[in-house]
Amino acid sequence: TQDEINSKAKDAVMDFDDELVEEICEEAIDAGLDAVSLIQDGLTAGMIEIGNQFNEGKLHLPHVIAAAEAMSAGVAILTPVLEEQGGTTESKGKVAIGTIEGDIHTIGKDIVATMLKVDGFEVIDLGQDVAITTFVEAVKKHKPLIVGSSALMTTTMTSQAQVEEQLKEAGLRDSVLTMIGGAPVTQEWANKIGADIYAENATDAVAKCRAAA
Ligand code: HCB
Repeated sequence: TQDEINSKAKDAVMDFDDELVEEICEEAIDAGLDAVSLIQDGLTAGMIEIGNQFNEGKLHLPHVIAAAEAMSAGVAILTPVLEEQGGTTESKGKVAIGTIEGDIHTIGKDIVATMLKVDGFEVIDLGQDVAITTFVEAVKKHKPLIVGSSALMTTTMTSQAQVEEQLKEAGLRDSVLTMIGGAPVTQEWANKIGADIYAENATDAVAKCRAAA
């Protein structure tokens, strides 16, 4: 069942077992199970647990890297399936998205980007460690409906406020909706800095971008 496979995937990420993660993802595809649930409730659940154990000092950075690699191996197998499910509908609009300055955490941003693509958005992926000015330039150049930033650290989420400020200074703030996300980011933070959309996870991001389109 979905729950069983999600739980196996979670364990395999926590065991840093790339090959087993790949096998489990293939098994899930063959069984016609939900790839989105497998990413969010399986692979991501494992990654979060690894983060907690790292925080508690039970694991070290190489463990986090190994788990991230296992997670990415699974996402790589599931992405084509998601893309197939998406089909080729008319574009719902453009979303420019990147991981904020000083931050190289890309897994969550990549999942959001993939799921938005699958849902019919045209995604402009700005990458990782993206300068605030690059977000502003992307809005100028691509005129997206939404500009999204991802921040995984309390030290980098503050830069999301800079995106708001610099868009205002460039006279572009009213031309675009801003979206923020990442583990330490909350609705309260979005309210505080004046971001239009806070998304807790990729499903939430898709639902909120859809509602805005
Ligand atoms: Co990293 N790291 N890390 N890390 N890392 C965190 C984030 C800590 C919380 C771990 C901890 O201490 N408990 C911590 C940050 C502490 C803080 O807040 N200050 C931390 C640290 C400190 C660091 C380094 C500084 C470690 C060091 O070098 N000493 C370093 C950072 C370097 C830098 O960025 N300049 C570092 C490095 C790494 C890697 C490279 C080993 C690896 C990243 C690999 C990669 O991304 N390619 C990594 C990882 C994997 C993590 C944890 C364990 C998991 C992050 C993750 O991928 N989660 C993380 C612990 C945690 O988050 N609890 C830990 C899974 C994804 C699917 O979830 O939350 O990213 P997500 O995304 C969701 C959601 O937030 C939302 O949708 C996504 C999908 O559902 N979303 C958006 C995300 N972005 C969005 C944008 C939008 O617009 C909308 C929605």
